[in-house]
Amino acid sequence: MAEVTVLDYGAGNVRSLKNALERLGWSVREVECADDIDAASVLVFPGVGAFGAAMANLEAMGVVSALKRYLEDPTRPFLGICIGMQVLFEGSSESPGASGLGAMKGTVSRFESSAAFPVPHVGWNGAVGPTELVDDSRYYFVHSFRVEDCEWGVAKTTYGDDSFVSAVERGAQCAVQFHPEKSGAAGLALLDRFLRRGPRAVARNKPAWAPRATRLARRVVCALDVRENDDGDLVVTKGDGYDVRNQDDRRVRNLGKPVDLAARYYDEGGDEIAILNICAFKGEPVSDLPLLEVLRQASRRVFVPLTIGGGIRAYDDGIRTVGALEVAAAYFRAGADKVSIGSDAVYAALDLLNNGDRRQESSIEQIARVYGNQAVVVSIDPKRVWVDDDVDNVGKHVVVRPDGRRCWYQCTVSGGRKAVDLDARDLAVAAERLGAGELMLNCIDCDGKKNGFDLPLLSMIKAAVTIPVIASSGAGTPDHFVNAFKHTDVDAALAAGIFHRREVEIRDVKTALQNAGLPVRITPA
Ligand code: 1PR
Repeated sequence: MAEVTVLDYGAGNVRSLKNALERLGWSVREVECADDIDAASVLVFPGVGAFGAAMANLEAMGVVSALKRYLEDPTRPFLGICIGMQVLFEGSSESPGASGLGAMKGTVSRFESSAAFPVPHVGWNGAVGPTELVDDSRYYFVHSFRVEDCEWGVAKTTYGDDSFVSAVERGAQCAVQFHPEKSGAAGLALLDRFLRRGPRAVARNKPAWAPRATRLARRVVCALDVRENDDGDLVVTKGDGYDVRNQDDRRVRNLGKPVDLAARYYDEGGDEIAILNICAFKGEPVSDLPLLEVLRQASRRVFVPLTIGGGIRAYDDGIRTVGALEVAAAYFRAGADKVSIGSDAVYAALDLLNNGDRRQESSIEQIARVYGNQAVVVSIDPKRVWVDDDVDNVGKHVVVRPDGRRCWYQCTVSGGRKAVDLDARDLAVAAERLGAGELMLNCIDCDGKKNGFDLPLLSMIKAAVTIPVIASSGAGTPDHFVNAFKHTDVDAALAAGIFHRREVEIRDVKTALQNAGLPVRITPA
């Protein structure tokens, strides 16, 4: 079996890439030392994380010189992915003072964010250029920094008014800003094309080409609420207002096995899968976290982004305190692309709002510092508090609903079991300030009701932040998704119950979005 050498510098999502390469029939050898790079016949550099942290890890591994040597020969096959493309440049505004590999001139710089085009650039977009590296498929991007143009540039992508380099190529060496290992069948096909073409010389002339505008697709996310059922099995359950027990026998609803459902949603065209441990572990050693094995198995069958949530915080396992970063690292190594923080984000926001000179970094900041903002989602579990006059809501963000009633949205922790005196809008703003790259915005009042998303809540939060927002709770029909995207500008919309019970197919949702003129990722049936 042909071998690919993968450079794991410690914060890459190597497991996802290894699973993709093995799915394509290649064996994978991980770089242990510089000699492994010198000896490599094909080298892939996967990427998640911050520029400076990536370069510091490469230095610590003692592989920077070997990597530069490898890149000096353009006939040697190399594929850089995301940060693995950015470090090819001289530097990045993400990490002032940190030097890149300098294989290309130029520096990486941050997108300008706006409500209409939040940063990070997250989701499925096209890449246009004269290279067989890309075709007219959509690929999964998740990054806050980009390169406007460069000497190896061969494909570009449009995001708002911005057009940036999404693929570079010189001979057998190439790099892509998106994640082919998380871009479904299109991404696997790209990896296969790259691996099959082997060594090649630099093309004599660079064909002229006119970049064509691309549009970021709206994402349809599938959520799996996971917990132990009454028989001790880990199952996918589903709340009705966060109550996951049947009305009659009060047993935990069982809607299937987590890995099988995740694989089904991938096959059916889900753009992302979120797996939430809704009864976060009670003090297991970090190696026994309940969802680690679920992730390891799911990441072998699912080649779109996997978010894991529930219990991402520091805890005491009975012997020592396990830090939030250690918990997140275990999940990333097991195949997660993003972690979702719920309760701990509420406490971090209260700390930020009430104690200006905070004593210690929150879990959000710790994880974003190492894995990048795009790897951290904050999950918000608000519930409506109805107000009759101005007395009740001093300092709260009151929303007037279509029926004229007024409410503010109160944050909760521990799966909605405990209300906290914190307004959901204040949590959202604090989460962005602390470094979260995306919000998953639930609504306890709408959860499982199938009456549609809480549009006033979505509009309020979307207007308050410049990071992407995922609408969640209440989806009942494909038109509910159309309404959420058309009336609130959210970047993604999530459903659980209607997909688990096969009341609505993912394909039906995407067809409705397409008929409404919204860009979506369509996968072959
Ligand atoms: O607080 O960091 O341990 O994270 C806990 C995570 O688990 C949070 O993301 C929280 O939202 C989630 N969670 C906790 N308890 C429940 C519960 O249901 N009892 N799930 C729960 C909340 C949100 C979605 C849900 C949507 C769509 N579920 O996953 O599926 O509401 O449902 P629908 O389409 O059927 O309406 P921490």
